Amino acid sequence: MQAYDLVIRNGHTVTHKEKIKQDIGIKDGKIAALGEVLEEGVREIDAEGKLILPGGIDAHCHIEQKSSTGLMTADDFYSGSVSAAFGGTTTLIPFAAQHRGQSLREVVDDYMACAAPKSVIDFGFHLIISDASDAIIGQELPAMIEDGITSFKIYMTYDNLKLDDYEILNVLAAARREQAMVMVHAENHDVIRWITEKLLDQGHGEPKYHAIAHASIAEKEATHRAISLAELLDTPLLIVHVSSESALNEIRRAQERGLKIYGETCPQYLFLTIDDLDKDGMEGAKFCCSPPPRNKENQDIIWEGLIDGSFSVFSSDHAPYRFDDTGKLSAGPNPTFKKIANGVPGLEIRMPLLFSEGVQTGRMDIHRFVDVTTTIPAKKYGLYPRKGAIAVGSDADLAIWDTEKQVTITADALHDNMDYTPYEGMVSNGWPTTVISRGRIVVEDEELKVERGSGIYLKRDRSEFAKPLERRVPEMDPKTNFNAKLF
Ligand code: DUC
Ligand code: ZN
Ligand code: ZN
Repeated sequence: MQAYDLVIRNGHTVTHKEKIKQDIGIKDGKIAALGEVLEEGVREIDAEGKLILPGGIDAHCHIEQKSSTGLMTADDFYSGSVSAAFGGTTTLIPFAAQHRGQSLREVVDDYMACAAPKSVIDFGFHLIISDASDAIIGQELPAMIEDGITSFKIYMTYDNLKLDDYEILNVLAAARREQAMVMVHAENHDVIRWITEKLLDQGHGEPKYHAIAHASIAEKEATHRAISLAELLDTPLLIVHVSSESALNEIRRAQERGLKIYGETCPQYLFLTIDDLDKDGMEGAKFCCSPPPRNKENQDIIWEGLIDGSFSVFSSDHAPYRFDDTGKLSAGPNPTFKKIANGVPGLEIRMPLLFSEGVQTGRMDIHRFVDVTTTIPAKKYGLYPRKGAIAVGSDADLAIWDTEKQVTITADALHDNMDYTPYEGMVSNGWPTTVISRGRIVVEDEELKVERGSGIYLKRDRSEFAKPLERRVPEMDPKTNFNAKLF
C-alpha cells in the first residue's frame, strides 16, 4: 500500500517567503510530507522545471449574485469556479448579498443552495449588508459571524445599497465587538449623483463619462471618511477595489499612523485605463466598472502600491455582465453610462496576468505575488494556514505553473460564461497548467477533471487582522476623563 495518494516530484515550491526544490506528499486531501525524496504515491506528477504555488484565493468576486437593480451575473457557481480553477485559484469568497428587507439567514441559505451543488473548488462567503437595522446588526449579523461568515462588505454608494455615516458607525461597532472584517466600497454617492445629473443634462451619456462621474475625488473623500469612522471606533477596515492614487494615499497615511487600514486592488486598475472606456460606440461599456480605471500615470502608482505593500490583497472583483441584453445592454442597445451594469470579469486572468506582467518582467518579487494573491487573503479572512500555505497539515491546494507557457487571452478560450474579456489579445507569459484542490486534480492537460459540486463550503475563523488595536482616539481616551462607554 502506497504512503501517499499523490506525490509531486522535482518541482520548486514557492510560498510567500521561500522557494525550495522539494517533493510534496499528499494524503487524504492534506499535505502530509515535504522533502527531497518521498515514498511512492498512488499517483505521481513530475514537476521538473515547474513552480508549485499554493492555490490562489480570490477574496472578492461576484458569482451567481443579483445586483441591487435586479441583474443576475453571467456566471453561476459552476462556470465561475471552473474559470477560477483554470486560472490557478482554488478558493473563492464571493458575496451572499442582502437586499433590503431580507434576513441574513435567508440570504445565506439561498446562496448555499446555489453554491454547494455546483462549485468545483472550495468556497466561503462574505455578506453584503444593505439593511443596517438594529435587528440585523444586533442579532442576525453576530449569529452569521459565529457561523463562520467572518467578513462583510458595505457600500457608501448605490441607491439600494448605501449606508449613511450613522449606519456605518453602527456596523463598525458591531464588527469591533464580533472581530469581523469590514470591507467597504468607498465612493461619495452625492458627488457621483451630482456629476451624473450634469453630464446627462448636457447630453453626455457615452460610456467614457462613467469615469468622469465616478471622479477620483469621490473615491478619495469616501476613503478618507470611512477611515475616519473606523478610527473613531478603533475598528480595522479593508478598502476594496482601490483605483486611484489619492485613495491609495489616504490608506498609506492611515497605515503610517499605525491604524489597521488595509487596501485591495484588482486587475482592472493594473491593466486597463480610462482610454478603454473611450472606445468606439458602446464598446467602452465593456470596461465600465466602479471605481473606474484611471489614467496611465495613476495605473503606475497602483502598481507601486501593490509592490511596496500598501495594498495587501489582490482580487479579481469579477462582476460578469455579458455584452448583450442580459448584462451591459439590459437597458437597450444604446444606454447612457448610468444604465450600464457595473463590473468586469477577471476570475481566470487575475493570477496569470499579474504573474506575467509583474513577476516575469521583474517588476514584482514572486513571494510578494504569492502573498497578495493567496497568503494575505487567507490570513485577512480567517483561512490560514488551512489555505494559502504549502505546509504539512495544510489543505493540498496547489497550482503547478509552467513559466514557459504563453497564452493569448481571448474570450473564447476562457472558461467563464462571458461573451467578451476586457483583456482580449493580451499575452500571458506563464500559466498554471495543473491545479489541485484538497489533493484532487481539478485541471490537467487543459481539461476539467472533477465533478460539479465537489468543492466544499469553508466556515472561516475570525481574523487576527480584524482585532481592534485597543487604542482610543483622544476623545475616547480615559485620561481626558471621558468615561462614557460608547461601544
Ligand atoms: N462594486 C464591486 O465590488 N464590484 C462591481 C461593481 C461595484 O460597484
Ligand atoms: Zn464595490
Ligand atoms: Zn466587487
